[in-house]
Amino acid sequence: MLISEDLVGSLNEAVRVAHEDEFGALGRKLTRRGVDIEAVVARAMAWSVAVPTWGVGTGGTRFARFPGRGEPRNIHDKLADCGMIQQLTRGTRTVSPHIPWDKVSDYNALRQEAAQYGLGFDAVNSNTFQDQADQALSYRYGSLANARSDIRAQAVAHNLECIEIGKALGAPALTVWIGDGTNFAGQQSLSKMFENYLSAMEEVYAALPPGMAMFIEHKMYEPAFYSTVISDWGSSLMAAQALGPQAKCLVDLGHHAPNVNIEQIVARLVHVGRLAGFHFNDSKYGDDDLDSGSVDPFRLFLVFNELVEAELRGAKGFAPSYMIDQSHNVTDPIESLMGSAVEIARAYVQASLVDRKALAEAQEANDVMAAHRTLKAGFLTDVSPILAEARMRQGGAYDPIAAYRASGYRGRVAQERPEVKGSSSGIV
Ligand code: RM4
Ligand code: MN
Ligand code: MN
Repeated sequence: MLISEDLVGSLNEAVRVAHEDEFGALGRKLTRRGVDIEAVVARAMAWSVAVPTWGVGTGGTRFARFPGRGEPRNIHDKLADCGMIQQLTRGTRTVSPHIPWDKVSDYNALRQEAAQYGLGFDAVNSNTFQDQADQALSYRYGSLANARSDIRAQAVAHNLECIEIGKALGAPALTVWIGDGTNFAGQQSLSKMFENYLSAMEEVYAALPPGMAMFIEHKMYEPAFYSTVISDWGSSLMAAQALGPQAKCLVDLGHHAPNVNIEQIVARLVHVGRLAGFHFNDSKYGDDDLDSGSVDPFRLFLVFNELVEAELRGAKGFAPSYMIDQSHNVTDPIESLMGSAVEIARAYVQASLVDRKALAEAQEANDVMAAHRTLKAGFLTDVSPILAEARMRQGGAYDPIAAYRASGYRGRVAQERPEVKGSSSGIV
């Protein structure tokens, strides 16, 4: 345990009377709506979202990175930080590694190390959007879609290595996001690049073991600014359908033009049985990677409305993977990730409270206002007591960020982890 259970217990005890009062009041309110609060608590307890290993380090922008105190130096430190998040929130049971950032020599040992914190592994992310020190050929002009076959082959080999690592870690999927694209009209053939990508991805797909999925992540722009090879869910779906049933489409909230109806994209991908899952964050303009629910919690709720609806009706092939994908520039990343885990669980629970029967009836009757009010009732319910109850029943904290601050964890690890000086640019 990274924080003493006694400390968590005494902090929880200090708010017990107030919490029980609020939980009881919410329970009575839900009973009047025909909802059993215990069933909702059970759903909240079963919920989990993966934490990206890179999220526990301070991110940055294209301009600068301002390192924080006690930054994780390697995957071992990152696992400890993720363990801390899980210990207090009890809703982040897996971590998603990025290769080669998290490369080690013994993945079985890494798996055991993670298990000691109660953590398993989610999708392995490949990285062909940067050059590594020991790399023979550069990805400056692209990787899997590069015009040069030797560069494509190198990118394929990296993805094959990621599959092997995924097998050793027990990861359910390989996530492929590439930065390939162009900055100038005429720089490359738009068609040829997509064809190159598809043939390279075929080689990667062929190496997937039966139980492992391939998640194709689209993003509209950045680092390429004129055209991006897998820019949207249409290109992603075309690729997934060309590759085969193990290939699915991953939606990252920040990877669309402003105001795009992302919940409708979710509905479409659910319809074709190709929704891989979600990368949660929030954004105002682009791939801002802000904390989930910090800008537009209603949009997050609307996404969850589609996800919960698909879950409850048992949509075919619906088994999404959920991950947080954020960059923390001005906060302690552990606090941001804990806060985000809570906000994501909140949207899930709020969406679980929507009266689906009443909603279907209002839609059937074309009663627009009744339909909207029924949907909104879920969003307008303060489910904080349910979230707190679910955490505490599993040994987590009533207020994870307050407990983390009280523990002095950051100060403690700052003594072991030397300060990183200077500023460099961050990740994309
Ligand atoms: C990308 C994308 C990927 C993530 C990288 C670091 O924009 O969101 O999921 O692995 O950033
Ligand atoms: Mn992402
Ligand atoms: Mn992104």
